Amino acid sequence: MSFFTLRGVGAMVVLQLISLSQAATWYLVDPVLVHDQGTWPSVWSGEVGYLHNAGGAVMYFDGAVSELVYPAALSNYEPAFANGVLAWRNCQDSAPSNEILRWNGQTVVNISNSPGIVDSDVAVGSNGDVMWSKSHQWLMYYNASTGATVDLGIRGVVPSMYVRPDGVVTYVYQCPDTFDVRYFDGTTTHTIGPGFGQGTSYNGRPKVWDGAVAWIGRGEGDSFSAGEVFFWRDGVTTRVTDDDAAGGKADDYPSLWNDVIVWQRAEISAFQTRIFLWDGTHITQITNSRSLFPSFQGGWVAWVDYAAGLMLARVIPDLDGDCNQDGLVDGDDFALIAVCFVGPDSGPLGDGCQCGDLDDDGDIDLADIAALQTLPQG
Ligand SMILES: [Ca+2]
Ligand SMILES: [Ca+2]
Ligand SMILES: [Ca+2]
Ligand SMILES: [Ca+2]
Repeated sequence: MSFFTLRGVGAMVVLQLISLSQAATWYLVDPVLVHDQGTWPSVWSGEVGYLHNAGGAVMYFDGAVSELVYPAALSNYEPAFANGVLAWRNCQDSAPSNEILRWNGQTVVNISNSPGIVDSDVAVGSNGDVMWSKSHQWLMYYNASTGATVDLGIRGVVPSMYVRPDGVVTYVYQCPDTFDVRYFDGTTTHTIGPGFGQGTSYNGRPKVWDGAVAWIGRGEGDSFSAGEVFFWRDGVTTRVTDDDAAGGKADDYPSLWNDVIVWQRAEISAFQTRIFLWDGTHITQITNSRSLFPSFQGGWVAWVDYAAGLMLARVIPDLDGDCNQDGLVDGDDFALIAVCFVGPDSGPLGDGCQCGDLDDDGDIDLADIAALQTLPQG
């Protein structure tokens, strides 16, 4: 609960903002083009690791400009970026000698060092540690503070990591034998549920963030279209999408942050994919043209617009009274609205003041202030 006061408008109003979740649609704020040929983004706090094109050079976008991290020699895949550290799979020759390379902002180091052995499925933690899968079967772990790489002895593919504020590492992965999604919470391994996939294709793509797991499971439909989004927290599974009645629509590439999932969905047809968001209550379609490979973290989404290239934007809930578009209704918005205060029926409103006219009657007066008072904080 927070309190603040409005002065200088002939009255002092005490606002009490109550923390409630407000059902809302979501929207993208100020999308920017990162690179017209960029693909496979991995976003962290408005910065992006990505490829120049499929298999191409590894790039890093710092929020303003892009720099080359590693050339297309021979080819690169699966960039994963977190907190200034970028890791990816590098194919060094025609033999299956994939290696995992790691960039700390300055130098590139081979952290798998296993010629002739396939290493793939890269994940990076906020502490700079890296996980991946060896031979599409075994989970590997690189510890950034010791520089050591160990085989965890766990059968797993497509891992994802979340490092708790106390430093405890948690992760999820898909079992290559049963296709189950498994979550290690730092102490215990939980079998969450079946992930999508068949044969040697592991398409569960589980993601973990702060005790929650999102992944692709199976609905009805063929092996291309049966993907469905699932969410798990505290032992409770939520099926987010259900296209059984339509015979399946492909849902894929989930990202999870703060119990919000962003993913790619074949909404119109197999090729006409869009980016969607689920906030625990509602599903919002957040792009309107062909879009692929979303990555979501820290309130930012990076994705590939098929026509334009690699895009980056903030994504926020559409809340009444959120005048500064930061996804919260709080004192900062109140300060903006206070500047716009004109009193009853004494418009017109100044530039940028429209958002404060909460009762939509052309002015900003105490009725609007009262309306703001009833809004939950986003
Ligand atoms: Ca290798
Ligand atoms: Ca589906
Ligand atoms: Ca705000
Ligand atoms: Ca008004």
